[in-house]
Amino acid sequence: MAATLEMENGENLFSPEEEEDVAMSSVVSKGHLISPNNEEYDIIVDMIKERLDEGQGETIYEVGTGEGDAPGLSQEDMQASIATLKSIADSLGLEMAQLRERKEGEGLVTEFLLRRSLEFDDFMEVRVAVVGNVDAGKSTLLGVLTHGDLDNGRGMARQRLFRHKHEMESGRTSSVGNDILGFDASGNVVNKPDHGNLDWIKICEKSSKVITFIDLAGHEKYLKTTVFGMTGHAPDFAMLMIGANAGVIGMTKEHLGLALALNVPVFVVVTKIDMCPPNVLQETLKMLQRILKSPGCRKIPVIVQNTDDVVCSATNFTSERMCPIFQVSNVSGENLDLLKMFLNLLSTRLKSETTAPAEFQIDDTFSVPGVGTVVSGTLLQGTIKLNDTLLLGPDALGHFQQITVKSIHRKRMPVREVKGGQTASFSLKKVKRSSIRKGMVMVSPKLEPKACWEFEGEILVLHHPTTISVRYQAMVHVGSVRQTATIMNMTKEHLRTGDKSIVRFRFIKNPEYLKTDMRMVFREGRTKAIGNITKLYPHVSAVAQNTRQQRAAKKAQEANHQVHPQNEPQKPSKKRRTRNSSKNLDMEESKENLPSTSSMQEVTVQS
Ligand SMILES: Nc1nc2c(ncn2[C@@H]2O[C@H](COP(=O)(O)OP(=O)(O)OP(=O)(O)O)[C@@H](O)[C@H]2O)c(=O)[nH]1
Ligand SMILES: [Mg+2]
Repeated sequence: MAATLEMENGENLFSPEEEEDVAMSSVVSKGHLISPNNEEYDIIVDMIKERLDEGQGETIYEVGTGEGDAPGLSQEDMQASIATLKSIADSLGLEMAQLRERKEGEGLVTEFLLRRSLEFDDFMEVRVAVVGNVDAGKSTLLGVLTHGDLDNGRGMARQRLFRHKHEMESGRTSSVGNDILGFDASGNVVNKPDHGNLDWIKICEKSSKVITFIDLAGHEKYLKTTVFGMTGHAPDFAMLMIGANAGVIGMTKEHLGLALALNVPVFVVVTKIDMCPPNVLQETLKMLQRILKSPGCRKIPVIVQNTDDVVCSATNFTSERMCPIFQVSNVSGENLDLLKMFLNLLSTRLKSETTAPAEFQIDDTFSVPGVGTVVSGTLLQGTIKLNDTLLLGPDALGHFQQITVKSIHRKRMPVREVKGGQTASFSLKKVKRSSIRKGMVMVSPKLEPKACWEFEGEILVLHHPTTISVRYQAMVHVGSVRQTATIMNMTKEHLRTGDKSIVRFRFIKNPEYLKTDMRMVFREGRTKAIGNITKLYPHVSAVAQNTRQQRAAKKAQEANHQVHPQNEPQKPSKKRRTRNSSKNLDMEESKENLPSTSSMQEVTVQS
């Protein structure tokens, strides 16, 4: 049976970061909005402004509750309060949309979404990675949500999302796809397909919030790409999809475990409820809830049935262990409005650190005719403006090259700058596409970036059939870096399932730009180990290392620990190369389309 993702072992590795609970209840009295004096009015305005800053331009305001008061206002007082709130919203340039009204005590409580109307080229960006087993309906749901037409149950809606001919033919997603869903300041969907095509620029111009879906592959043979989508595309949330008939099968648990390991909050969408007998659906939901509550997940599943549940789960989603579960049909459209409402209320988790030195991680490269080389990725921090000079690298020698930003696109829209937390593409002059790898970065020269051949990570082994020892090789995923690495040494002699250790890794092909505290996944086939980067061994240039003293130290080090010099790429021994070549080393390039050779059992969570 499945190995458990034991919480007892990895408490600090796994427990979701305690985030500050953004209290949605009012800090003022419930009657303040009815006919506030100047002082009370100012207090409320200041409080709303503060919450807007915290919520990156939006907040949910509850009318009818207050500190120390019994909740509920009479109809008349509610009307007066709403009028005051509307005038505040107008004065602050906010749109105000009612989310729900409920009876409490003697009276009414109403919740409103207050959202800043933004400049036409500015919008909040929320990234949602879409995971789940083959045929769960991932691409179909995205097609339906973004294009507004329902599916026919035979693969019609997903057609628009495929990027490759073989995907069209097989119906299987194999790459990292992207689609966007825009919401205006009032929370209405702005996507309006024109002859089946979406104009991203128009969507962004009209949107206050844009959800970017990262459509990932369900099939195990594309797992490497799916893991890359989860680590390299910096998703705010993961949407785990499950076919109601099929239930929790195949890669479902693997994908759930991956999201948990990376601390990405998960919500679940059960699809195909139109074609599923009620008893089977109940069985699927029961199984799902059991898994979510298990010690490996420690989530609180909430079945979302109405708008009340949506507001509750959306507002408590990131701060609590809550895991909302939606049940939808892409064919009949049932409950899709609840899912859309939920998506509209999600906020980005990546706080935009706009004043820090820029740091952009590259997740894809393109050659665009007439434009040249284009790189796309996520700006993790800082601001990048047109004509900024940045350092691109590291190359195979660990060097960074100076480049100038000649054009910037956000969601296919030309812009003058991008800020931390946003995805963007840049066209680069006089840089060959072949010289850029996924996993490279473009950073501010202020960071004085250094590449590392070696780094140390505190890892926990989720599952391994035997033991992991020194010299073991597997694929490391950190941010958009993915490369095979060798274990050089570790604090234990052997590692088994459930073991924790400090491990020193060495990349086999290229030095990489890393930072401490980044989450890492170490896997061969299915997930093996996860953890945090704790220490970096920056690459030292060959010249600087060539003193007699350093050569002697290097020799001694090699003799004692068999650790390879840091300024040269290490090749595995010939014997090892032959033994492992088909299995480990070249997974990066050549194994993309082949099924994993390892016959690993289910990892991650216990059913
Ligand atoms: N009846 C019904 N069929 C659905 C529904 N959602 C998806 N389908 C069908 O299920 C099949 C698989 O859907 P996909 O969207 O390709 O599944 P996927 O999860 O993207 O699969 P991979 O990309 O291979 O991982 C298609 O034929 C869809 O038409 C639904 O809600 N009801
Ligand atoms: Mg798909």
